[in-house]
Amino acid sequence: MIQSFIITGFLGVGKTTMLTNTVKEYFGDKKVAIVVNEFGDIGIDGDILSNVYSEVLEISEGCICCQLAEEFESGVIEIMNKYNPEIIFVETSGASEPFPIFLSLQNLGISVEGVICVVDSKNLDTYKDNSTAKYQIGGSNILVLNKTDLVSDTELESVKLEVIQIKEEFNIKNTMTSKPIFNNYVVSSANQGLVNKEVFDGIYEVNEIAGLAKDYKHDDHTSKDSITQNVAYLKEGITFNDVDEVLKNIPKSIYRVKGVVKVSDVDNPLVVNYSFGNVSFDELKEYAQPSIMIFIGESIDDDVKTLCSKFDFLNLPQFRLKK
Ligand SMILES: Nc1nc2c(ncn2[C@@H]2O[C@H](COP(=O)(O)OP(=O)(O)OP(=O)(O)O)[C@@H](O)[C@H]2O)c(=O)[nH]1
Ligand SMILES: [Mg+2]
Repeated sequence: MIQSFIITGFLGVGKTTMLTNTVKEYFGDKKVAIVVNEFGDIGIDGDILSNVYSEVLEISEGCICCQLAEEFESGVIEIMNKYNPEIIFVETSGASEPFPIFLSLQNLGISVEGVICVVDSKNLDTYKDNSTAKYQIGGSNILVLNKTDLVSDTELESVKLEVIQIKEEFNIKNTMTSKPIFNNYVVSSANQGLVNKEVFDGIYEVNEIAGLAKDYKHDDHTSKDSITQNVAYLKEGITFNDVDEVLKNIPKSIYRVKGVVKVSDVDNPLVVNYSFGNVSFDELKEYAQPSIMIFIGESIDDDVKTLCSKFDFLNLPQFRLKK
């Protein structure tokens, strides 16, 4: 039976980082396939992950937990037929709930070994009131407190208590029996997504999932979520400093920026990552598309326009571009 893990967690908490670091470290000897679904129309994670793994399927333009169950399932079937993987990792978008994906994988006869929710230990307080974030914790059985390098031991301890509290309150239950779906869960910590190997050891029995599958009613949250994204294209010939200046001027409403940019003073294309004020850059070997930056946050349209008028090398598309 093919095994799988679902990696969920709010925007920018470190899901892709976990896939590029931990998974490579522990599952390097297995045939691994990755399915990634990003928030919004245009994906970056597929490009990042393709530089590390040979078999990456990117599903964008929508949310796999709401509108894309069919596309997700046919994509997974395709990847199984083509590649015959031993293990599949699914990175959900930061705005989706893991449970419908769990059900889809089970429908396909794939064993779900664990649902991992990555938590940003530094910024949980900023995003914990978002309802999807709560259900991501409630619908997971492996809770990983990531970015431990950014908090003290005392802060980490209080984040852990907070996460346990949310887990208990939003723990996903069988609608008929009211019993929790997961018999057990673990809380672990990580730096750069690197968790202990034991976390992947699948100790988590699941209760009566078939009964629930019939009754599980999933709210389409994408229509009511206030999180949106804007994509800007960058002119050619800019320098690293230009990009850095933009990142120093991100308003509070935008809490996530990701992109791939080509700058004249660095040889390789750069992956740009900004989450809750923290910035990182990584070089990418291959990227054949134009330089873009994706801004994600709440009610950000005006702020993105202001940013684009301040930096004239940032251009908003005049119409919605599709991949
Ligand atoms: N300081 C620190 N930064 C981290 C850690 N893990 C990830 N990051 C940074 O957090 C940012 C977001 O990481 P990603 O792995 O792209 O997060 P994600 O959850 O996949 O983001 P989305 O797919 O956009 O929701 C990047 O800048 C990472 O370098 C960590 O343990 N410590
Ligand atoms: Mg990601």
